[in-house]
Amino acid sequence: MEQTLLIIKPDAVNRDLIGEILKRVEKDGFRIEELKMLRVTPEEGSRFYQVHKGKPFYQELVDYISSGRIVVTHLKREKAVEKLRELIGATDPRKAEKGTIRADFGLDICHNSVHASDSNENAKIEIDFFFGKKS
Ligand code: 3AN
Repeated sequence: MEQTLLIIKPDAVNRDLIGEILKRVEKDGFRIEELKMLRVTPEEGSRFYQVHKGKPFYQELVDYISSGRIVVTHLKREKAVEKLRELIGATDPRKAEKGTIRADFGLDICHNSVHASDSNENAKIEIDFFFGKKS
């Protein structure tokens, strides 16, 4: 079974969308393996998003992810990475397919409600980042 990481970002937490988003995730066949609510420091946020360092939106992204509470979930499912990317939709909510989480709830390309790992390799790194290394 594959694994992936979903983050419910501050804009969605602040609009009371945690339950709605997790319902869609569970209905799509994902098993929630681990879950927690937390707030990352700007330093932790910059480490999490270090792959984007140098991009024009990097500072905005770090400021945003550390601006409020987030919900981090470790998920399992067949083809988890691919299936979760489908369920959340394109990065820009205006371009995301109808019925996806970002199309329905995202506000703009930065405040796009959720993050999902984009590869198996990054899923492992991101799960380790939030939940600690598993042997
Ligand atoms: P995704 O989250 O769909 O994998 P990435 O990896 O290209 O998208 O970008 C990471 C995050 O950076 C996005 N979730 C989004 O919040 C933010 N982002 C991407 N492009 C922009 C942009 N042009 N302006 C502001 N924020 C952006």
